[in-house]
Formats: sequence, C-alpha cells, structure tokens
Amino acid sequence: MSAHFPPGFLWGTATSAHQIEGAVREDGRTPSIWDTFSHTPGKTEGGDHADVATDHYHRRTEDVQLIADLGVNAYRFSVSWSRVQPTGRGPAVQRGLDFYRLLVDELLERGVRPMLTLYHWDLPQELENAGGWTSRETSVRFAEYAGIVAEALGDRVELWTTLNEPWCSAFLGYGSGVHAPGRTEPVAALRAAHHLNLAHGLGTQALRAALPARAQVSLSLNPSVVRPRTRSPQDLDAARRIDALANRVFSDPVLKGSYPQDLFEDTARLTDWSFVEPGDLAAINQPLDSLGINYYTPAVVSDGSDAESPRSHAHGASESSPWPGSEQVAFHQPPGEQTEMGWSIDPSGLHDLLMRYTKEAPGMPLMITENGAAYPDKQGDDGVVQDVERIRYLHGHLSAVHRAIADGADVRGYFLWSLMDNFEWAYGYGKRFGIVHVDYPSQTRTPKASAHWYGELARTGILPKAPTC
Ligand code: PNW
Repeated sequence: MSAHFPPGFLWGTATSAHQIEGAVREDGRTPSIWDTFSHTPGKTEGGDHADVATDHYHRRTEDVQLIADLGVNAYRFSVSWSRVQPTGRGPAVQRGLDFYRLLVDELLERGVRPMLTLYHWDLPQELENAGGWTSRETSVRFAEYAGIVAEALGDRVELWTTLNEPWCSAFLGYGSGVHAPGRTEPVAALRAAHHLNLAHGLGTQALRAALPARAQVSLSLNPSVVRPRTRSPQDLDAARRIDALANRVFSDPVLKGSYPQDLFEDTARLTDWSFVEPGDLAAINQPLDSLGINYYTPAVVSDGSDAESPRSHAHGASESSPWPGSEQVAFHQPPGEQTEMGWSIDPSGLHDLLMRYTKEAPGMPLMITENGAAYPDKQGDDGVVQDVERIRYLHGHLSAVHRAIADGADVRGYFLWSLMDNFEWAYGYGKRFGIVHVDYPSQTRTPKASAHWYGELARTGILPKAPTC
C-alpha cells in the first residue's frame, strides 16, 4: 500500500557544520574541540580530521543547488560557534555570520526552508580550556551566542534548534571520551549534561527575546529505545537505569522542570548534584514549539553484574563507560540485519519513540531531525551508487513514521541524515551516511539511487510500496 503524508510535511536532509564545512582556519574561525580532538593521535579512525571535510564552505552555492535539485523542501544545518564568536565570548565576526546569511538566502530563493541548529558539538576550544561543559559559565556563553545568531538571522530563519543530541556531548564527550573533548570523568559527564540543559534553557530565552513571534524553537534529542533483554526484575531495572541516563536526564527537566528521582539515587555515590542551582530547572523548562528526535537503532540491555556479561557499550568501544553509576549494565547486539555502523535495523523503535513523546508531551509537534544509515559504496558503471539497502532502511523507517501519524503522533517533518557523505566523527570518512556520494580527492558530488528515490517521495508526499530488490 502506498502511504500519503500530511500536506505541508517538511522533507529535508541534514548536515552539521564540522562534518562538512572544512575551511577551519579561514575568516577568523578558531579551533573547536573537534579540531583539537581529531588532531590528537589515536582519537579518530586513520587520524582523519575535518580540515577540508566536504569543502562546503567554498562550495556553498553548488551544494544549495544540489539540495534544491533533489526536490526536498527543507534543509537542516548547524552554525560553527567558533566561526561566529572565535573566543566563545564577545563580539561576532561579520564574515562568519555572512556565510550563514548567504546560505539561508540561497536556500530561500530556491524554496527550501532552513532549519538552523546552534550547537552540533563544536565547542570553541577556548571555552573548553575554561572548563567546557563542566562549567556553568559555558551555558551563559551559549545564550549570548544564541542571541547574536538570532539578531543576525532572525529575519529569515524560522526554524531554530538550540542543541543537537546533548547526550553525545555530555556522555561521549566527558564520560566514555570517544567524542571531543575526550574526557573520561563520570561526574564531569553529569555536570556537562546539566549545563547543556541549562544552555538550552538560557539559549531558548535569548532566542525568544531576539526572534519574531513566528519563529519556532526546538531541541534535538537522540532518545534511546531501551529494551530489556528479559522481563526479569534485574533486566527491567537495567533498562530503567539506562532510560534515566539516556533519555529522562534531558527530557524531564526540559518538558517537566524536574530531574528524575531515580537518577539521583542511581548516581548518589558519585555526586549530590549540587551543581543544580536554585532557579535552574525553571530556566530549563521553557515552552518549545516542537521536539526534534534523532533515531538510528534501539538498545537491548540486561543486568551485567555477573562477570560473564558483555560490557561492550553499544555507543562506541572504549574502556570508559558513558553510563555514570550504571557501568554494570550490559549491552547486547539484537539479532537481524545491521548497517555498516553495526547498528541493528529496527523501524519499530522509531514508532515507539514517536508514541512515547506523544504521550509524555501531549500536543507537542514532533520533528524527526535525523534518521539514516551508513553503507559502503557500490558504484555502478555509470558512477552512481546503487544503495538499495539504504532505500530499504529509509522505506522501513518512513513506514513507521506514517504508522505513528496514523496512531496520533503530530509529526511535522523528516530530515534524512545525511545530505552527503561527510566526516563521521571518530569514524572519520570511512562511514558514509550520504544520499549524495562524495569523491573526496575531487570533491565531486554524485546523487546515489537513494537521492532519486527520496526526491520523488519529497515531491509527491507519497511513500511508494516497499522496494522489492
Ligand atoms: C548522530 N551513539 O550521531 C549525529 O547527530 C550526527 O552528527 C552523526 O553523523 C549521526 O548521528 C550518525 O552517527 C550519533 O553512539 C553518534 O549513540 C553516536 C551515537 C548517536 C548519534
């Protein structure tokens, strides 16, 4: 059966500044924590870094044309903080802002709605030197930066996102250390999570103050679909612990204005959470216009207190844990097909998430701000990558979205990760999420089969039958 999506649905692709821009030393930009991290030996696959990436900073106009030619009506990108505010404080660099103004104008001219994310993991290194997200000063700095960007682009950008996936920034950045800044301190990770929440709250206030009333403000989370391996009380408790650290540590303060009591208990031997100051929760609990959800794969967990259980953390192999206070939980690879990331394919997880937030935040419009899959290149004789696995992945997940809408979820848009192959963080350039292939030596962009498939969907709003190939 073919499925119709609601009129006005946003069909987009997504990228982030650090993963595509390159030009890391141009026009006054200073290093971010990801520049430092990727240039530290042993931190990224093959020592890959994003000095050039997909050279988008110099190919902006060509890339906007590429987006428009796909047939999509929206594009999600992020702003590089250290391009706009090189020291993370004080006056903005006009040339940095100009790049994004031109990008937005070119998108609008071609009928593509821009969705701007203020922070997709690239903290100015100067702010990390002052404590980074473990310091509450960084939340205040973020609000100032949000105000600057809003003043500059508020007349033309309507869709605003404060943070992308604060879980990754806090727990992969300061807990397991597989992301920048590469710190492995459990308490630092919890402090970072709170200061990211506070940054979201103060940033939202700064956006509201500077933006016209029609602007929409949102936050993109990457909630985990946590499945207990069995229904035993021990495994159910493991799932509850991971749900607290992956999901409720962000969604509760943002949506309800409180931290979960069980999270305090689970982490009591590490911290008394005295870094949460009076007034913080009210500041974090700002009304939002939509909630962004990024989804790739579910997690299956069990109680791992016995020595035999796998301690491999589903979120990147490392010695350190991204789960402060719940290090004993074991993660299991679900059976069935996987993408090249080793992430199992399970579209029902996306349906579950959309229904969960429909229940937890009644009336809240939802936006899928990321979903997609990495697959190795299989170029045909014509140079086009025949990525039928990716089409199948997308088809399955979009069917799940359609089903959630039928079940009452107010889903307003879908942003495919990613527009083009790019710098996949610690995995470097080896993992390709794009629907457009990038030949890095020549920087040639070639739409894959999935780009044509997705463009057709975006133009018609009708999800075709499952691909049979
Ligand atoms: C997201 N995990 O990253 C990011 O928002 C993108 O920048 C990234 O390219 C994309 O997904 C694909 O990885 C994640 O370990 C990285 O749970 C790691 C995890 C989740 C999301």
